[in-house]
Amino acid sequence: MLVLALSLLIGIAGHAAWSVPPTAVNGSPVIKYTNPAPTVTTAAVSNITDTTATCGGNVASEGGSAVTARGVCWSTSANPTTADNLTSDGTGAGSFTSSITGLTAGTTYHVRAYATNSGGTSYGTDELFTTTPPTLTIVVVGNVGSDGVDSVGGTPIPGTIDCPAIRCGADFNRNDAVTLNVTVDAASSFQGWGGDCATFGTALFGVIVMDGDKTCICAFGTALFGKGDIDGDGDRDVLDVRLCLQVARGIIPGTSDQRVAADVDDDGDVDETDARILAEFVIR
Ligand SMILES: [Ca+2]
Ligand SMILES: [Ca+2]
Repeated sequence: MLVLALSLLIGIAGHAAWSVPPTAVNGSPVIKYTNPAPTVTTAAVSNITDTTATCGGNVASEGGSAVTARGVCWSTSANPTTADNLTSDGTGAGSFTSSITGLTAGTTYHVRAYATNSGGTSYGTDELFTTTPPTLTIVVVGNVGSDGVDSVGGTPIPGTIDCPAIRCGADFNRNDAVTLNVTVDAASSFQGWGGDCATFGTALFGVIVMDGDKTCICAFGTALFGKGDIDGDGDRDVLDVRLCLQVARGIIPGTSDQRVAADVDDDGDVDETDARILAEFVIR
């Protein structure tokens, strides 16, 4: 009767597996229940960027009990498990999509789908993918390129940055240190860096470490706006630079004409940026 009842259970449950082995303990039959783990496959990896990718999987069978967790797990080592990085993408049977984030540029990863029921965790095949290399993009704005001299150059490892155009870029190895330097034509002034190079300020060069995609903005302006002859003697020289700095620092107030002449970047005030632009002009 017991065996008959168990057979009926099998018929109802459909996927539970019971067995009655031909052994006995203390004269009673031993009934063993096994709960098959789910069956899951790993989907193809797509939409790979420097820090993200899309994967997923398909739970073809929940096994002996309901699938309570599924997703993908990944690592830089083969056969990642749920003890590594993982996503959680619902429950039950069927296909699912997983968004992988927090990756490192230019790095090869292993990923595989997982599905968990009360009987254990199953994995799909181990798939390999490599994130895109870190890209440095230079965006030049302002008074650029009219004379073909204003440009941004950089360390050529392995890409070459040479950017007289409005926008240029190159791929690098992860953690390459790229030295960027600005060339300014006599007709222009350098206004400074922005984006991921903002910490360079108004320096004519700086070093950026390529630990991910970077975008640096490099702004040029028109040199001097016809200004800079602060003492009105018909030229722009170190005496004008000194006057500009004195006005900028409030050491002397300057006449209204001098203040107009000292605002060499024409932004409405006299500060040390004006003095620097004028100094760069005079040095050239
Ligand atoms: Ca002068
Ligand atoms: Ca100014």
